[in-house]
Amino acid sequence: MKLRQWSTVGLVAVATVATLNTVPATASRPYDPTTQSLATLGLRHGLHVGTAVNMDALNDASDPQYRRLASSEFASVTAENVMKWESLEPTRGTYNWAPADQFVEFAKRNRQSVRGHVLVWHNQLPAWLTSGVADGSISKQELRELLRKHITTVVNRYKGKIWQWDVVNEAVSDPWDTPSTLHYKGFWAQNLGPGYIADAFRWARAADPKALLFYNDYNIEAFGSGNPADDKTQFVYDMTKSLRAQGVPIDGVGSQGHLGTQYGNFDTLQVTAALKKFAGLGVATAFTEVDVRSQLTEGVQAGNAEEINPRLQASAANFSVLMKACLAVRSCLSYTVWGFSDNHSWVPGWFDDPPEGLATIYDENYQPKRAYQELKSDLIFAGPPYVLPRIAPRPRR
Ligand code: 9MR
Repeated sequence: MKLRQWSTVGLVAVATVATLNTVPATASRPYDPTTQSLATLGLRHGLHVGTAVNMDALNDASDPQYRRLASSEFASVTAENVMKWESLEPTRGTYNWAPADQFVEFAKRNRQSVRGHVLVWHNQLPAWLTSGVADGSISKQELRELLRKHITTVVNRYKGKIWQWDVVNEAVSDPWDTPSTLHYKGFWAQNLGPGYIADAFRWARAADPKALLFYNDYNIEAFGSGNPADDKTQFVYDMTKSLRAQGVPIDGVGSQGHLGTQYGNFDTLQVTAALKKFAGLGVATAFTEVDVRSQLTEGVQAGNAEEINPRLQASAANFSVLMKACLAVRSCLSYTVWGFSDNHSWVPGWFDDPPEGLATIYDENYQPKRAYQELKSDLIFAGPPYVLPRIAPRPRR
């Protein structure tokens, strides 16, 4: 009797193990999620974990690890620079498509989705355009037409190959700007007025009926005071709501996710609440440029572990907050890091007083950091009932 009971339990146990092991493991190799890429683990939830790609690094034959990780670890890619206007049309009327074409080809070869970045931004514009406007040789009317032509030409060229386009980037000021009341800032708002935003989405839609069209900005991870005069998230929320109400074809809002461990930042529930509120407008969301930098104190630079450890741990925690929030909201479609290794990160070149760095998920020698492992475990330990497959909106007409 006793023996039979045990053998039944034993049989059930064997059967259970066998079932658990059937998919996707083989008999000789049980399934071990920790050996899977971020891409594979994310796609279990329909979530695309992506990276920005630096084409110089990708083409550097002496740096094969970069290409290996860029192609194997991520399900989606964003061009860090080569799809920006100054790169595409350095001389008026003469397009330099080769690097962007090469980037799109790379993604195709690796079966990666592409986030197109970026159609309209006030930075990295060609000098002929900004100086032409400054000296009056390009009129406001001509500028609007140039923008229409730029969007139409670029979207057309990559039609059918782009999953999400960052149509308009960083259109809103920050509280530290003058005036401090949040407003539409930069070259395009100054020259064309804020109406360029709706125009840009309509022009992009006319050129590609299927791409998801995003507004993209930083410091919109969570709501603040709720007053659009000083709460950038609220400002962008109100803007999105109003664009939707006017029938402008905006499908998503991208939250860049450039964080620093020296700041207060957010907890998972605050970020989840913000994503849910945007979802309430019927738009998709995405984290589009995540990195979490730290100040490189003298101690950090000297290799002092007591100073380095808390930074690496805080960085990992912040990467994880954004990932968990994204997983929790079904309309959060992708989570893109802005470069994956510290040797190819924009941070050290940008923040030098005080110097900052340690912002990515791999160190300078391509060793995964705690941040990488935390992202991985967030993806492994997520599932029903709180984490469900993604739901993408239909591109709006
Ligand atoms: O990472 C990009 C860096 O190589 C460029 O020099 C810089 C120029 O402004 O742009 C960086 O990417 C930015 C992105 O296009 C938009 N959001 C902020 C990113 C970091 O500055």
